[in-house]
Amino acid sequence: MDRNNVNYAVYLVTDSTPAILGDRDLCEVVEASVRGGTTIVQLREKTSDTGDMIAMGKKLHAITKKYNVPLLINDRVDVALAVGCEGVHIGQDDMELSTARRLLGPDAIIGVTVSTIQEAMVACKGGADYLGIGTVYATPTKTNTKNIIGAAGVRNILQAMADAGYDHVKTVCIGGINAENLQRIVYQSEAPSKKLDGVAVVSALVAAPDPEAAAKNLLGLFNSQPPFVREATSPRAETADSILELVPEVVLEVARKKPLSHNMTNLVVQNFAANVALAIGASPIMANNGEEAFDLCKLGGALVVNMGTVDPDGLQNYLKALRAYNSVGQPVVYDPVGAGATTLRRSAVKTILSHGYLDIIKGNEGEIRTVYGIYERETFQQRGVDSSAELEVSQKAELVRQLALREKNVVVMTGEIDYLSDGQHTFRIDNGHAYLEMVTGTGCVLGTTISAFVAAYPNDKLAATVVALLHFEIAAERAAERRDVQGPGTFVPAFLDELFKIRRETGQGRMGWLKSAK
Ligand code: 3NM
Ligand code: MG
Repeated sequence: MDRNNVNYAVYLVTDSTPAILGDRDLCEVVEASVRGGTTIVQLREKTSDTGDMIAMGKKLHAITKKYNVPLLINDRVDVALAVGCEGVHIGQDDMELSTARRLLGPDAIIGVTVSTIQEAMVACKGGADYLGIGTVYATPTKTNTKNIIGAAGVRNILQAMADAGYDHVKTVCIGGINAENLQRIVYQSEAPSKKLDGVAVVSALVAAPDPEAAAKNLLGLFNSQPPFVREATSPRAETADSILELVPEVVLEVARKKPLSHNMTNLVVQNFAANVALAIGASPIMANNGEEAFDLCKLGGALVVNMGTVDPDGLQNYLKALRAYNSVGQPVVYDPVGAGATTLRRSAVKTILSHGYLDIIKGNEGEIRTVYGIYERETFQQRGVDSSAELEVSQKAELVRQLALREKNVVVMTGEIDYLSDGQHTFRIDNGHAYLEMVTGTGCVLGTTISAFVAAYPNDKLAATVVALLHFEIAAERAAERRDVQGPGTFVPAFLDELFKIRRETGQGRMGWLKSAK
């Protein structure tokens, strides 16, 4: 077997503890999984005697050879030699890579576990064939893991490898990966010039009721795009001018499609959000029970997860709905209300970010900063910014861009000036009015507005978001300027009117409202 030509796509790590294997036979489970499409197998036994491990290794090797799939042994170079299999996988506390290479020879496949950029650089320099990057997410399968790094941590390591010229070193990630999150993790961990060669799993195969079907499914998922990645039907609008040209089309798509805006939101804003959705031509539903999302996600709409009131039940409902919308690729707008205010909210942000793909994240400066800094080792403050001070204009734009780049989505930061970015293109919108800050829930209903626009125009979520913001902010300006509006109270009904009037004027080909776009 050529060690330079190994398929790492679905990498099975064995575990024979009863909690995972149950009362099944490991050889049968491995064979079924290889039949289904597993491309590489690692025998991992933490407690067996050496003789038993060698015996198991030989049995597994007879199986893997039949399918032309490599077998590696975890930690134990001596066992690999005795079995005569294709290589080893070594952890940070195991034998030195150079020693393993010397003992096993130039043809052996040697992989190394890494959780930091520094460990990755050492392993690449030392001649590892591949890196096992993790721990991606906390997993009951291995509880003594050192670092939980998320998809963002994997991406940082891939980027560092590419930057240092180690593109040729293969990579898999490990830790809590299953059929549900595989595509999102692979997608979000992809650096501009390096992506994962595979995913390593224990329980997703060994504990699967049907390991053959499970392997087939994982392989299919690894080799295809997640549903939330939309192929653009025409070139994406990338400049402010080209987005402005799209404004009438996008505004009218909302009215034409009347997309469902499924709001999981707080009690304070439900009525306001529903009225805003109706004014722009969308069809609102306020449904906080996650079970309903499995039906609602099929209606072509978008989900708003507004963390305005968060409790354990609420969080579980968000996760269910997120799973439902992600599974069909319908957009999700996440509004991390009060993200940094309490420990509970910080922890909810982390849970939500790690459980699904959020097409749009919308928040004020504090909220966006909290979301950005949620993985402790990566706070924006560390770049020389005092955590209490307001960010400079250029820092705001950069924060939004970096978060969008990390999450591979669109990020909106609201304020006197709104910033938004998809990581490649960053825009600021200067429209709006101070009354918006004097009325409760205007930020939340902006989330609702964005959801309708991305649902109606899903192939270009950046353009859809820009248009949503313009429609919203210019309606606020027009309302505030009206003679009958004297303050926040009279502002609200006028704002609803202007949202509606902008849509109607656009339908009549009257685009005068857009002249005030800043
Ligand atoms: N190594 P599951 S995590 C074997 O982080 C192993 O290095 C890890 O199990 C690491 O796929 C892990 O069931 C267990 O989550 C992964
Ligand atoms: Mg080890």
